Amino acid sequence: MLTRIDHIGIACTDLDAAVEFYRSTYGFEVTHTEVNEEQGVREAMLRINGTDDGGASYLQLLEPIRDDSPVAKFLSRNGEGVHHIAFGTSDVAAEAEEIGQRGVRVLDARPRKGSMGSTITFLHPKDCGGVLTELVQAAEAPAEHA
Ligand code: V0V
Ligand code: CO
Repeated sequence: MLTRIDHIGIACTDLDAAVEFYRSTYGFEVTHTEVNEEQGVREAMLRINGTDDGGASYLQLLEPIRDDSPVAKFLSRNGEGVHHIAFGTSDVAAEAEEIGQRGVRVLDARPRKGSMGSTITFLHPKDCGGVLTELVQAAEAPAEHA
């Protein structure tokens, strides 16, 4: 089951400037920053609210660290803006398998490492109405089929 919006991923060219925009305009504070080498991003998570399934909802600001990364490619095509949406679940592998059986291409053969110790997988935007979609199992969420 998908139980929340985990985050909205926003591509930006200057992470520090984006963080300052969200702080000074809306009062959102950074809860976490990290570099994800595999995904080629430097990112900041801005917590919006907590939920009762062990997760929360965030804005995820993404700056590319490599020219060949998905976010760098997106920025060169589209400029800054919404890059993906992410739904939260307590079992990302089971969700991905179920959604894959409905004919949506799952981009990762097995779930990968996401922000804050989460486990993530992506669905192809062309099978999701033009929206790059991510599934997230928060680090603290117990797996249903462990
Ligand atoms: C590409 N397309 C998009 C898109 N990126 N459409 C909507 N939203 C996006 N973000 C479109 C693109 O315009 C093409 O449309 C079509 O998809 C296929 O493009 P392509 O050139 O064949 O493929 P690429 O090389 O642009 O790759 C697209 C995909 C790639 C989605 C396959 O970006 C990917 O694997 N993304 C998953 C990983 C990722 O995005 N990581 C960064 C976030 P036309 O021109 O054919 O109509 S990391 C993250 O969120 C983390 C760490 C976390 O949450 O914890
Ligand atoms: Co994300």
